[in-house]
Amino acid sequence: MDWKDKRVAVIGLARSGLAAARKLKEIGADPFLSDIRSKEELKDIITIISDFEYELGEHSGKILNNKLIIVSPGVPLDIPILEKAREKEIPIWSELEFGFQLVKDTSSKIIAITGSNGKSTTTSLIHHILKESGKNALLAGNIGLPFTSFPIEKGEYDFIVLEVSSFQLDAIERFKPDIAVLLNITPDHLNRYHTFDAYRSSKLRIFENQTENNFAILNYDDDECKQLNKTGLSKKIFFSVKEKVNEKVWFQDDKIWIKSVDMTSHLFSNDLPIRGLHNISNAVASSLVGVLCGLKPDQIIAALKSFKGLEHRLEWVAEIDERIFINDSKATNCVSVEKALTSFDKPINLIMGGSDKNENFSSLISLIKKNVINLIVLGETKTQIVRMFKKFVNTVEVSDLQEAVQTAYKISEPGEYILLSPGCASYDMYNNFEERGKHFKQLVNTIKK
Ligand code: UMA
Ligand code: ADP
Repeated sequence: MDWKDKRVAVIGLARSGLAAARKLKEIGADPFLSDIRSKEELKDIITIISDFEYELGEHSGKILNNKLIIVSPGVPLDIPILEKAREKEIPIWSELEFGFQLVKDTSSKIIAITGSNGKSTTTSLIHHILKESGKNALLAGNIGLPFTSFPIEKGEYDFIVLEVSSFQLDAIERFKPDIAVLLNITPDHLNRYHTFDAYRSSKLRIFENQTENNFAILNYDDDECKQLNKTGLSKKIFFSVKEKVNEKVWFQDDKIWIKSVDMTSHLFSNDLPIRGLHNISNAVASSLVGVLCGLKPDQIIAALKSFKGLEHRLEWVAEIDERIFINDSKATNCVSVEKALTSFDKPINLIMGGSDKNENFSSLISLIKKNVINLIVLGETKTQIVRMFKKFVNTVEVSDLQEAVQTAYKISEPGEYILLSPGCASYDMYNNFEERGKHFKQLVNTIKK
């Protein structure tokens, strides 16, 4: 595509939009920026955008004077200005599609990872495996590092490992990963999609442009993924932690087995530093990608052993008076809470609640009955959660995280876990899950002192 002087509107001026705007300028295009937030709300970025033509506090008809629109993932695709753009047949791309268009003619291979849960862990692990094996690999995407904020058009990366969200996939056109990984599809973001079918269709778009030369890596243990052996044109490889479904990587006798043409090696699950069967599943998927990238089993195993895991995902915080505090602030849906509740062998004091994503919490009833001793509830979803679980477990309502941590500490017994695994987004009280997790750790450290 010829970008010289091309008029491109960028909607949404947070991480993705600002990265796209800068990149457009770098490659000689003529960007116009628009954000619905007011000048006052966006005062921190005014100097950054002062070199650009922009409008704040509205999405006006000026957007329609452009040849292309790049939208940020958080911008709903049904807002009036985008409806009008569709009527005028102006292409609407996500920042992901824009990045792809810059990379597609280079020799960099794209590995894209999506799923309802486990994306960030798996994306980081694949990146770690490639880096530890000496490859020039980039980590980017929904993980918080906008794709277009890197010099991707120069072709200097061997591999670009991208965390991809459904919001980004909603506005792709030709996005075609060399390797696409789908970890699972379980209910999430139902406030944006309204139906599970719409959400699933969005996730499956990761495969839609793949050809016979590309790979689709699919989780055989996930009911939705299991059925996808006919989706798209790419070569499908399933993975599982329950049975051997491919000849390259499998989990058996408590070991991850990795086989290449001339070598088979294994790793005991206890030597994998990240906890829980779901993380073994993430490691199996990542190892499979490693094999497809031509790495040797021993290289992959060495990297699995040295992977530290990510902050806010089942993160050990402290042991105080024989109680272990765990930060799982990134658990923003029920399935991730389920995984947390099966990852510990002692009673759990669970801190749950936050902003509403239209989830029904009933799938957690049996695990809460079995593994949770006290349920401490806060946030916008408080009433709903209390109503759902109070028959089954001692339930305490609190008004904020500070009270939640103090209450959990007071009512827990030595030998138990205190787990923040909210099952909800954080936006009712925090800017994001990172802020919530950091606040939790700070509150725990206050008790420690
Ligand atoms: N805005 C408008 N018009 C609207 C709506 C919003 O102008 O109608 C503006 C807002 O005022 C704001 C901007 O759009 O200035 C926000 O855009 P954004 O929400 O897309 O924020 P970014 O910082 O660009 O972050 C996005 C992803 N955010 C979302 O998908 C909601 C980040 O994923 C991602 O890390 C980042 O791009 C870089 O790629 C976050 C996320 O929560 C972590 N993702 C969801 C998830 O993982 O569950 C999908
Ligand atoms: P994502 O980027 O998809 O949100 P993360 O790796 O950040 O995924 O993990 C989010 C939450 O989901 C954490 O609570 C984590 O413990 C849990 N989790 C991680 N991997 C999986 C998986 N494969 N299946 C279900 N839950 C998972």
